[in-house]
Amino acid sequence: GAAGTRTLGLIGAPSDVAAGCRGATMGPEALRVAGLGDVLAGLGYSVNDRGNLSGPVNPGGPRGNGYRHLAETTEWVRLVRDEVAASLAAKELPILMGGDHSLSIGSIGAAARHCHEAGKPLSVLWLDAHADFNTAETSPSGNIHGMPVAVLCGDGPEELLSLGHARPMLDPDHLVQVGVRSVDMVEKRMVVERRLRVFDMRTIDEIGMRAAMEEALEAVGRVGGHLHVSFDADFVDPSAAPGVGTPVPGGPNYREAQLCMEMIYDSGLLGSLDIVEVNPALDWRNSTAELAVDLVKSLFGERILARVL
Ligand code: 4U7
Ligand code: MN
Ligand code: MN
Ligand code: MN
Repeated sequence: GAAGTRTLGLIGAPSDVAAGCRGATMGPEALRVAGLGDVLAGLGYSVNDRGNLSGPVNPGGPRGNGYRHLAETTEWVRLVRDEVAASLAAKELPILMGGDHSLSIGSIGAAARHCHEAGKPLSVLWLDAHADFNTAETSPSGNIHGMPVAVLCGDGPEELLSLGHARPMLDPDHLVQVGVRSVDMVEKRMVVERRLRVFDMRTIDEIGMRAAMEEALEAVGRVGGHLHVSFDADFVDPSAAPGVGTPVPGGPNYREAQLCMEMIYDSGLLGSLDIVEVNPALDWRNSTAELAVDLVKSLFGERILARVL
């Protein structure tokens, strides 16, 4: 396949400090147990498991207004940013194994700096049931894993914004969201005001996953350069991905999620990846990590049948 001798860098970030419930700390190990490294090696890639980062423990502070666990989240995001930067500098394709979705501020922040220095554009495909576009003012929970898209687009606490190479770290025009079906009341207004490009579930119901992904990939392909895919496990319908902290019914089924990954592989654009929000404490016999590994297989070129020519 197109694997060539590309090296994939696996980075474990066992943090749940920005999530609403505990357990995503076990995500990286669940993905390893489900065979992530072996599956990628089996596709012909060279795999460099960089191990797990070590950051602050979850203090278990109260839910509420503002930002819950901002200091701890900032430290984790910094650790992820620096390790993803090291992986990119080593010419690897980094795969962040979360951990909660706030960590994508670090992985995408690193990709943004890398692209800036290489003089190429960055685009992001955000696969998620949620828009993750809250701020302290709009968030009903204070949980920072519901805020990474806003931070990347320049709206958030100084502590997180200052981890980027520029403001915003990401041009909102270079972001496409797919699978969205839960947006909070005020967040909704922000998504519309900032003109985020969202293929929500209503759109996917109407035009189908194939057409939605064709349009989404056309948009990121037009940007060119480096594509970062941020995969939140709650993108998939909870019947296929039960092990997540914030499940929302009405998501893509197993085959629709597979098609989505197969089409991203075919685009040839993938430059870095997050696999986040897998929560083994809420799972059934590691099925969600196993689903994620199945999807990653397709994302890296596995086909049902060999391609002739
Ligand atoms: B995830 C939520 F209120 N929007 O902000 C919030 F519904 O990274 C959920 O997508 C955020 O899993 C979910 O707390 C964050 C809530
Ligand atoms: Mn998310
Ligand atoms: Mn989500
Ligand atoms: Mn542009």
